[in-house]
Amino acid sequence: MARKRTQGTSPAGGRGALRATVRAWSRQGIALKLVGSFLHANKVGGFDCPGCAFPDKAGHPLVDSCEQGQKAIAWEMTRKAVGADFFDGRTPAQLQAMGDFDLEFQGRLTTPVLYEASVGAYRAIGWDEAYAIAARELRALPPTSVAFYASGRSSNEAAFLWQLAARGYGSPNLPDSSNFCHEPSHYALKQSIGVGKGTCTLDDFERAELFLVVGQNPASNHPRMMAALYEAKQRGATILAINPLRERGFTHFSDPKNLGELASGRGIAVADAIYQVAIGGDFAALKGVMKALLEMERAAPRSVFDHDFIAQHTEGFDALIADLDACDWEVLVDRSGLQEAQMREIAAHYARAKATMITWCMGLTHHPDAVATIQQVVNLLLLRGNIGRPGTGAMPVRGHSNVQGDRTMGATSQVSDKYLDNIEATFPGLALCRDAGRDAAAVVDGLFDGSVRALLSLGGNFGVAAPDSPRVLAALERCRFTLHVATKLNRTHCHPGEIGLLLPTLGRTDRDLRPGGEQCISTEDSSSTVRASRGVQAPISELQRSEPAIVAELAQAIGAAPSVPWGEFADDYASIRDRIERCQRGVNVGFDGFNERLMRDGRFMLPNAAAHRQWNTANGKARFMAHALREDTPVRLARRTHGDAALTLMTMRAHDQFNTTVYSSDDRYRGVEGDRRVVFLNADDLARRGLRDGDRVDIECLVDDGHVRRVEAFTARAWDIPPGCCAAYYPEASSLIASSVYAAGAHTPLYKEMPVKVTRAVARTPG
Ligand SMILES: Nc1nc2c(c(=O)[nH]1)N[C@H]1C(S)=C(S)[C@@H](COP(=O)(O)OP(=O)(O)OC[C@H]3O[C@@H](n4cnc5c(=O)[nH]c(N)nc54)[C@H](O)[C@@H]3O)O[C@H]1N2
Ligand SMILES: Nc1nc2c(c(=O)[nH]1)N[C@H]1C(S)=C(S)[C@@H](COP(=O)(O)OP(=O)(O)OC[C@H]3O[C@@H](n4cnc5c(=O)[nH]c(N)nc54)[C@H](O)[C@@H]3O)O[C@H]1N2
Ligand SMILES: [Mo]
Repeated sequence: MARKRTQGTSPAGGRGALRATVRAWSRQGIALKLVGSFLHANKVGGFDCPGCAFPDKAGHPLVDSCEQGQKAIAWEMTRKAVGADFFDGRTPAQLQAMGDFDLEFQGRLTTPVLYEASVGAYRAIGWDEAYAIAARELRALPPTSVAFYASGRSSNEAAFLWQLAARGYGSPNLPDSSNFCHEPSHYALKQSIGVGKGTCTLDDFERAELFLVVGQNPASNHPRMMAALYEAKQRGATILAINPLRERGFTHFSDPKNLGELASGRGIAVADAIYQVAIGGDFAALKGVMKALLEMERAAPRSVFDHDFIAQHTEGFDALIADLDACDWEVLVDRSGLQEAQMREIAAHYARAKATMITWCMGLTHHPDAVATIQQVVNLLLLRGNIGRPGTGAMPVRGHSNVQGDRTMGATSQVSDKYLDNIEATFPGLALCRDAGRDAAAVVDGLFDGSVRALLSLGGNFGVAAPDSPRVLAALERCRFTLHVATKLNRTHCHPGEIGLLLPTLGRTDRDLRPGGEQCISTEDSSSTVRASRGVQAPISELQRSEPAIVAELAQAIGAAPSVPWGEFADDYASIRDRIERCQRGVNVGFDGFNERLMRDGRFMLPNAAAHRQWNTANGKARFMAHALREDTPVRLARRTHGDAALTLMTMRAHDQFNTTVYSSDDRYRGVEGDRRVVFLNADDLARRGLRDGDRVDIECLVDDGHVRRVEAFTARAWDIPPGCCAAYYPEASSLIASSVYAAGAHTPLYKEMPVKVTRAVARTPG
């Protein structure tokens, strides 16, 4: 039961964050005096926080006072273990009956286990037997029916080996968690400015005058960014949030390091204003802001646009202006959910600021028009030359701690021919499959139609993270073979194929001793900084193996790419970095002297061409991309059929979770306690349905593709959210997300723009 109904006033961060941190560690049975020494050890050569991908400051203690980073670390460093006795004889049905929290809370996986449909239960096995079974299964399947999924938690070294193993085996199918996440950002930026990554560094945070924070909840998901915004605010920068929700971190934030604020228990409003767009309204809102700028520029020529920059560096300006002229304010107001005056106000702030950064996250990417919307972000920046100067730039704030690095390493279905050429040149005799591989969306389709017969995953929780999660989980059981390399048990593991392997791995925080000595791995954050990461805690079990070792041993067992020195790779990761350096030549610049620089400095930055105003596009210019508003999005189609009964649903994260890992049933920042099955609606929308705050409701997806998607008995909450919109938590509401509709161009699921109907719960007899 969701007890608390107020949005509350205690600040984000502050004392609550300190209390939560202490609780996180003690719940995992880790003595607090040890914690201090771990975090201290992180100053030099420690581990990269397995939390988010926001950059950290060189020389600062790792994760500073970041509550969320500490939760992620404590969750991994737990001394609780899942051993052979836990599994032996357990059926998938018994495991499925456990809650998501209970599955992960059992502790770290410590032994390889095998499921065979003919036996019907899991049992512990040895590593050699596990590899032999994997080899037998993979050799019997056509490689193109096998998919290799990577979540963004691993390391550059493991990700490089993962894609090498897949490609060496003959499968081009490398779906990755990025397909569910920042894929549209990558796609949009690549087209617009020639690099698919953000252009900002932490230095820019220290120099920007204006920040537009769009579709992002940094207090919960990137608290280190919150600290950077807080500091910017203290030095007089303006911070504007564009978000359907008035997220707590924007309205009240207290830096846990600020003792005065800590003592008073009060926070400051970090955002100068919050513009509550309708869900999916950003595209129109950004157009409105640009239209207002255009009008200002016409009223006072050369006062707003940076014409020199536009002339020298860009193309497509005239088409953009024509597009803005063709837009009608009434339509922009209707589609954005903002008033004209609000869009003009944002424009006025933007025209005044000498240096502007725009950051965004899933509030922009999980939408049908994600690519077009992100390209409006770039258009807006280009109009005033806000890329490639200090304090400016485009910053997609990445999700997982190494999701950007996984991509750089090619653990994804689309890589350049040059990269494949380099791999073939580095490992003689290797002939790689050049077919376009399946991304996550295509893997989901392949699971449904039976063309994907095996899923291997390096971390993650594919069956829960994917759209149409219940159907994906059921389809995984119909696979011939599933294999998961994981730190902890999760729901996807409870749905093995006919043959299923679960392999326990070391995590970022674990010391990694190999025959070549104690190993370090590397990661890449949202600012393209590559850093070394070394574990600090002795592994909880001698049976766990590192990700690079598991992938290398697996590849060797299946006979993938015999010219690859898998054994050498497993023993000493410096030899992997050596080959990464070779394979990256002419692909991603900046890896020269990889090992040497990593060992000497602990970190280095990959150069970002766009940040230096070099545009790696077809004609060497940054491109303004004009797009029309779309009429055929699933929500607009549903409104045509269902009228106002159709609401737009976003699925979002609570403060106490990391993606599918849910730490508790509370969301401290939204005043939710004890029950995550809630749906937040505008009070008028509730009233119109004859509902009141606290009522039980059922929610049904209105995508008309022949499948019924429903969740039942959620608690409705009256909330400050634009009319026509509603919000629920991921993954509780994930079964409402249709896999038949995607973001145009990027194939990202519409996790934040599903048409739904909310009705009073039908009373059912229990049982
Ligand atoms: N502690 C913690 N840290 C995390 C994660 C975690 O789960 N827990 N997950 C990691 C990962 S993989 C990712 S991708 C990131 C996710 O970080 P976020 O993107 O911040 O996470 P979500 O909760 O999905 O948040 C979406 C935000 O977008 C807003 N939003 C929804 N729809 C729209 C829209 O149409 N327009 C606008 N302008 N805003 C909208 C929501 O109100 C919400 O504030 O965080 C990473 N860091
Ligand atoms: N409805 C809805 N669905 C969504 C989203 C949403 O907003 N709404 N967000 C999407 C987004 S942005 C993302 S990125 C995806 C995330 O999708 P995934 O990346 O697939 O999911 P995670 O929850 O991050 O994976 C957690 C699991 O990873 C394993 N793990 C943790 N650390 C390690 C490690 O170091 N090594 C290995 N091998 N395994 C490890 C553990 O077993 C843990 O249970 O979900 C997507 N799904
Ligand atoms: Mo993500």
